[in-house]
Amino acid sequence: MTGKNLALKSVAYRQRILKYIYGAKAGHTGGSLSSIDILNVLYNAVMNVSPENFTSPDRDRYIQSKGHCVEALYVVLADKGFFPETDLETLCRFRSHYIGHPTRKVHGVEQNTGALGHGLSLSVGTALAGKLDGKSYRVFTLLGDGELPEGSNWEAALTASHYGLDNLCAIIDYNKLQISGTTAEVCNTEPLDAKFESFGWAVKHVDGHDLGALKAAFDKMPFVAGKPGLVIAHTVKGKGVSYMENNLKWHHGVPNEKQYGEAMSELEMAGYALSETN
Ligand SMILES: Cc1ncc(C[n+]2csc(CCOP(=O)(O)OP(=O)(O)O)c2C)c(N)n1
Repeated sequence: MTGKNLALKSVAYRQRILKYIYGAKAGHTGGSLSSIDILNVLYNAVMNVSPENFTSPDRDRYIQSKGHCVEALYVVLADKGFFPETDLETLCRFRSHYIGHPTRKVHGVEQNTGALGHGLSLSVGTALAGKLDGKSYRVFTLLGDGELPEGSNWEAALTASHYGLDNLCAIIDYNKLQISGTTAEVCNTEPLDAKFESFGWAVKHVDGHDLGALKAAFDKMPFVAGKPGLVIAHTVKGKGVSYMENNLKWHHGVPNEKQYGEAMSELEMAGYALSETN
């Protein structure tokens, strides 16, 4: 897929995230918008996973540790054909299995997540299993910077380097905000790169909205043979909708009718501007 088509997908995904959150009157808006470029690149330019090979033991795995941002995952899985996009009209409705956190009842979801701090451990186990079975699949996991204080992450980080899991890539959606304040105010985990390096990881900093830079980073996996890889993806919470950007209110804020209209027009203009470029 060309860079322009990939960029247009990001705009369309942002529109769909807002559409379904607006319809459900619930969802995690800011963190879905900050992470969608990462999911776009992984699913459309990096990972070997599709509805056709989802039961194959050789598929690449994606585990979304910051499960609250499930809307980003749902719109990508729908686009990949795991389920009809119209299913998302039932998001967060009574009896729908499209609930507000990833569940394996939804085709394409690898692991139930949403209680923060579990995705990295699950990913370490999956990567270790791949090594023991002599498989060449890779495991990608998306973490929030605000979930890193959970102690289980650091046990998992230690275990990943102990077993030399260079088939594992963790990505931190480094938007510097969490639910009730900045990540630094709530529980400071800086310096992230030095901490992970001291745990035996190979670390890269990337602009988390630069699709080309994200792909180039993932294509270099393993960054160092025998070491798990970490991408610190510098992102903006609420990215793509100016009044939501870097604004804590939109962690799980739902736009009203006027705000929804403004956001959709802004994204439409962004898509139009992109389609006019070469
Ligand atoms: C174990 C656990 N504790 C608390 C929460 C409530 N919670 C939901 S989102 C969130 C903040 C997460 O921040 P971050 O990981 O930075 O996500 P982002 O800002 O990217 O949305 C918290 C504390 C939870 N889901 N799980």
